[in-house]
Amino acid sequence: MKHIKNFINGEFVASARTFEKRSPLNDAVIAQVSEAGRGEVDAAVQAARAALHGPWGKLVIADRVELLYGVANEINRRFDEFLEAECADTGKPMSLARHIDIPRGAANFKIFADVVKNVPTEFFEMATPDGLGALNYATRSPVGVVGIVCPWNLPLLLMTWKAGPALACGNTVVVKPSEETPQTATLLGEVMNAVGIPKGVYNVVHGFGPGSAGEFLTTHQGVNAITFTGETRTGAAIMKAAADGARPVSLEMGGKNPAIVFADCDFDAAIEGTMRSVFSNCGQVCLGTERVYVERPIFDKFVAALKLGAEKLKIGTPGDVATGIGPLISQEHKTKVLSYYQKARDEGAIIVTGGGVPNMAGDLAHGAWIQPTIWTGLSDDAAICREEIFGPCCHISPFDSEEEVIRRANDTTYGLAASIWTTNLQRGHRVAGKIEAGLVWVNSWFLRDLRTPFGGAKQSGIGREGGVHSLEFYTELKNICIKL
Ligand code: NAD
Ligand code: 6OD
Repeated sequence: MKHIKNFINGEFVASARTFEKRSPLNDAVIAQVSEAGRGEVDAAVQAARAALHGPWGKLVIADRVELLYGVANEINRRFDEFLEAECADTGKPMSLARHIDIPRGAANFKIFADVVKNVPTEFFEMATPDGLGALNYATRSPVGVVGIVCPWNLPLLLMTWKAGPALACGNTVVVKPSEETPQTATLLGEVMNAVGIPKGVYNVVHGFGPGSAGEFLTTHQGVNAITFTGETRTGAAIMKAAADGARPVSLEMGGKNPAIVFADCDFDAAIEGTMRSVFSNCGQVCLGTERVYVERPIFDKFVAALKLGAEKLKIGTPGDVATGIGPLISQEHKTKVLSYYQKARDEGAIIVTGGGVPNMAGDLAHGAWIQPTIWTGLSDDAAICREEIFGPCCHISPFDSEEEVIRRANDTTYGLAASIWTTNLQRGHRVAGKIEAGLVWVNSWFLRDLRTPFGGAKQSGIGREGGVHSLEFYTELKNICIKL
């Protein structure tokens, strides 16, 4: 049985209390995890603060960049260990984590090191009445100790998406991984030590939200800024905690993302992209599609093709190369997703495919397995069309005009992402411009250039990260004015 500890000031630290980490595959306990109390969280924050004034704070950018390249390289060198740990915690297919989670976990360090190295600040020359003038230039300094609170769906990817830029900017961090996925953040502690990141720069505290490490970290006044990914209501609670001390937040939260499929789309590409956006990671991707609008002339053909694709997905374990879809993260989440499957039935949805739990053999019968599910036939005010489910499911409905579909796509409190499928690029630009979301893909999904702004509109987020936008959050800009 593994024992997963906190990582504080370069040491693995056990706590008096532990909690169980269970496998999504069969509900077996796979690890005991140390739950950080106030004391451990305080020690982590103190270590992070001290590290700001130690060797880390004295590094020139070029040396910091080299160290972060080292982190990326070491993750890649230990790729299989990260892969195994991530798949053990989440149950996701190795084929997926091998192409997305682990490579992006490494890339997040390298790319933000490059951003910090290459992005200039501004300079303004100004005239003054005495004719001598003045020069203004801006500098960036770290904001200090950054608290990073993470979800369980893409654990390493989403944690390093924050830790990478935070460290590249010269901050120190205290990470609170999800209680469901403690392993890869902890393994990263070994990487930090191996490549010579100074003690206290990267810290990990384990536990839950309220009354546990999440709350202790976000209410700690030694934390200068908080970056969070997770549910909208958790983000709101964290924003309240951050108000005490007037600390900045960056919040990446929930979504109820639409896909809009026009009759002139490249049909096969639209099906392939929608298969990924609905079912990848068992539907547990914040950018995933849960509402599909298909132009009426191709509606029946589209529903039939997506049904065929869903039914071909092999439900299986991470190491099986044939696996197309793994389990949900936990029994608790399965109960939540199944409650929406029930709501769909209660509201009279047509169940095109799925709608229940698959039969799994042996001990897998105890796992968080669920059938990929497609519904049609409900109106836009049904619960499954309005509330984030975060499972492998979507509702498909027909539309008749561009104006209608834009209005329906925007009729949500969320605004994270959307996909538009059309071969008419004029229409692609026009509709993309009118969608109320932070990210819109035309003829693709989850195609990411890390220099671009990433974040949600409406209740899907506050702030943007990515490229220079990450620098805006993780640095304090200072204007220096020199009178000549
Ligand atoms: P969650 O909000 O339940 O938990 C996220 C983290 O917050 C966990 O580490 C949890 O322990 C912690 N937490 C919970 N309550 C807290 C509190 N009061 N104070 C401090 N910390 C607290 O989210 P989840 O279930 O782990 O993840 C799924 C959700 O995340 C979905 O809603 C999904 O859309 C969203 N998500 C959004 C993005 C994005 O980029 N916008 C990315 C991934 C996931
Ligand atoms: O690609 C990213 O940088 C990112 N933050 C993805 C988020 C996925 C949500 O589940």
